[in-house]
Amino acid sequence: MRIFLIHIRDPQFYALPAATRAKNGKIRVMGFPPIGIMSLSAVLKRAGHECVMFDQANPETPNEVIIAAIRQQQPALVGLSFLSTTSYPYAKVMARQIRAADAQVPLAFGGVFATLNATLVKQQCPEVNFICRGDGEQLILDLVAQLDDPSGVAGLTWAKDGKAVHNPNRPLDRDLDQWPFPDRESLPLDFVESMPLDVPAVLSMERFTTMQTSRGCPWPCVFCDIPIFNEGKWRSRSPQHVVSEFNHLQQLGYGAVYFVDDHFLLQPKRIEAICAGINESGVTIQWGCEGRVDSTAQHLFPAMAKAHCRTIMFGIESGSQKVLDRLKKEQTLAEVETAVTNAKQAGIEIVHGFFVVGNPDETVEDMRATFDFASTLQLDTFAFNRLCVYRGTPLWQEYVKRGLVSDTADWYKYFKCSEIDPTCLPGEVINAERAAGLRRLFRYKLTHYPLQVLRLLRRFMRHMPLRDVLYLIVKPFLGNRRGPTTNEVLSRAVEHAAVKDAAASLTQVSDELLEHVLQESAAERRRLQESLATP
Ligand code: B12
Ligand code: SF4
Repeated sequence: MRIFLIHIRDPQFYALPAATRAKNGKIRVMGFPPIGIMSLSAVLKRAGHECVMFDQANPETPNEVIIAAIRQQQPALVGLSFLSTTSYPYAKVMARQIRAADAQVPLAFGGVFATLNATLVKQQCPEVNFICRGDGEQLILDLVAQLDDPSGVAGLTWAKDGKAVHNPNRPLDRDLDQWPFPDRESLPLDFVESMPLDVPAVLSMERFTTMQTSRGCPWPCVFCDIPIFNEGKWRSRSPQHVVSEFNHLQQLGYGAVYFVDDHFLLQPKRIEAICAGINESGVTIQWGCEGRVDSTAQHLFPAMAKAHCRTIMFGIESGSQKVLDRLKKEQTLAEVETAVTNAKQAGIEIVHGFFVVGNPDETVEDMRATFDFASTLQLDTFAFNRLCVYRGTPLWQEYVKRGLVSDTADWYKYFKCSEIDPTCLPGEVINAERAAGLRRLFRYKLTHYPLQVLRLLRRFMRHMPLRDVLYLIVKPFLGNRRGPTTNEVLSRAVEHAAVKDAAASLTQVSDELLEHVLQESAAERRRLQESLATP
């Protein structure tokens, strides 16, 4: 059978480098490759199906082109894959456009948001035939085999005689080694890592891809839906399987890999075996990962560094123990300090801290403590995002109980907590404290860790003009006299708070307005591309 798979993107989360073609002729995209559909494509092809992938990041395949291909090639199924609440509106628009052009083609949604809101999504999008919940590998094989009567396909939400049917959940797949490596070579795109400072996964302009070596996380952080998506379980691939994928990627010419695992640092023995395997097989790919600060694998940080792990990112969240406890992060400030110090002492080049501000019950003093704490840590890079809430997280459930959100009217929305929770500081106070905190932090870093700062700057300067690097340093001190650097414009996708704000509000607008915004954003992107292409 012929299957189409489309990766739906928020336009804010990728950018095209100005010189768009890689040496191999592919279009270069700054961003993460669509590993979800790439995984499914490999599974379908191995089973003998034909699979055609589309990524909305590809400027040569706008929605009209994809729709024309659907009409011409008549696939047996079109799967739309999207990750988050913020990309749901775009998936909705795409599904409606496809349905308007082709009344027959079966449409399927999959991904975290669709999984956690399956029945509601099915009701709101009657034009989508199937909502696929959880892991997609076996599910998509079962679905294409039973398209006419999917009543036996576990993990599927669909409609029969006008009524939503929620088939039983699929048992969690523990044998992840059974699946082929993702199909990374079939899209006409080459990915380089996203440049912005808040997600410097490996920070290189090498041919970049992602890998998933484990799934899930069993912790209870109130703002996160990963435990629910994975039924509170953590599953992993064997070290041998991971190492052989590394070898495969090295042969294909990849130079940088980021693990999209929710908690890579969970199982020391597995990490040890992966690192040993990388060294033994002569793999030189640089890689990065995320994990918790209470990981018991910290004695392996030196082995990871030796196996070319260049970046470790920790979810630090706050410098106030009270706030950490409120978020049910189950970690202490002492654990944060130890983990960051251990990683730096082990020679990990970039240690990144994710922080959240605008938390429930957070005071101005708590926020200041967060920036002061961040200053004293040996972090190389950091991000301070506003805490948001969406359905599927424990915080959402709490807000439903407190009457702050409606599970029926708001389920597809994405709110900054401070907009709806009176126990949060007001937005203006949070922004002002964040700006002041960042200024203090940069000043502290420059005076106390000048070598670390210089080393990092040198790294940035390999990819950015000196003028832009200097501007990034002085920017927090400029107050309102801001303007984006060339690279910031290019990577506004992930970096710009204003664009993130727009992402949050975009989940709350009408479909008509959304279509208008989409057109505007496409025009803006074209304009940017043209202006960046001209020297
Ligand atoms: C990597 C990542 C990113 C990257 C890259 C995103 C990209 N476009 O590729 C970056 C850093 C840019 C990012 C940004 C954001 N992210 Co993010 N991200 C992730 C992360 C860590 C991994 C995703 C991944 O690659 N998974 C691996 C692949 C293999 O899995 P998958 O895509 O889910 O696909 C599998 C199944 O879902 C299924 N499937 C998927 N599609 C389909 C389709 C069909 C037809 C079928 C049958 C099956 C199927 O089959 C696949 C194989 O099993 C997840 C956490 C997670 N574990 O999912 C968060 C996560 C998806 N992100 C999240 C959020 C909130 C965001 C942001 C909004 C953050 C922000 N405020 O800025 C933005 C929005 C970005 C966007 N919408 O594209 C949330 C989403 C929660 C929600 N309900 O909204 C998650 C779950 C993390 C979390 N708990 O907070 N993200
Ligand atoms: S530790 Fe990370 S992945 Fe696990 S529940 Fe908390 S935020 Fe989510």
